[in-house]
Amino acid sequence: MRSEIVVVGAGGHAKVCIELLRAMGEKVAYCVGAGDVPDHCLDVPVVNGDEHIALLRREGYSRLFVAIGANGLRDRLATLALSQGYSLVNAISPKAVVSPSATLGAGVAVMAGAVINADAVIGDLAIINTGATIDHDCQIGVAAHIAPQCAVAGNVVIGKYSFLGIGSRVIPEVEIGERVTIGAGGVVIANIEAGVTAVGVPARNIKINRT
Ligand code: JB2
Repeated sequence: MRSEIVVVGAGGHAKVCIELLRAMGEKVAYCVGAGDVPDHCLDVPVVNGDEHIALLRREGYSRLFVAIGANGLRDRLATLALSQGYSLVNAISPKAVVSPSATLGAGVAVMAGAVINADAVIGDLAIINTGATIDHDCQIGVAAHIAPQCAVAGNVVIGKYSFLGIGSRVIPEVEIGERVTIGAGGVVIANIEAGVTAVGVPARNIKINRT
């Protein structure tokens, strides 16, 4: 069995996650991209097409990280990898602060400068991006993405696949549903139902996606 990690994705997010994994002392063997991919992502060789996830498993790789920013696609590819017997590793910057009482799922990315406070629960495949803060008792859903410099106050619930744009703020006790998008710099001061895109200060709904 090989201990090196397979990274799915070969774009900007993969670069950041490869460096996080290396900062943890891990080695990345390959990136698996799709479409018009470069030969290398940083200095990691890139193979093209999801069939390589199965091929690399047969070669003895068993640890994998999905480094793709698109929330639904990240979840789909992680499900594919799990079905083939991979385990999902986490990519946690040594320069992040993660409370010992916080709970992190699998396949989670936590970038430098992020802070996750007491009793927060971070779902599988979530991204807590550079300098984002997640205060006590928050629940961050599966494959949600909290972009750089977001501030999420205590006891906030954020649903599966939701995306908080760069620099967003959320006041305490608010519930944000699944597949919500908050535009950059938005300030959320009330609950937001599933599928909504909200922008501004305070954040107001501009679109509801029912699918
Ligand atoms: O179906 C797929 C597939 N679709 C796209 N299978 C596999 N294996 N890979 C897929 N990809 C890969 O996702 C592409 O080959 C490409 O390598 C990558 C997308 O790269 P891009 O640079 O466009 O986005 P990203 O996901 O790396 O980064 C986004 O999300 C981050 C969180 C960007 O918005 C970044 O700015 C952001 N920081």
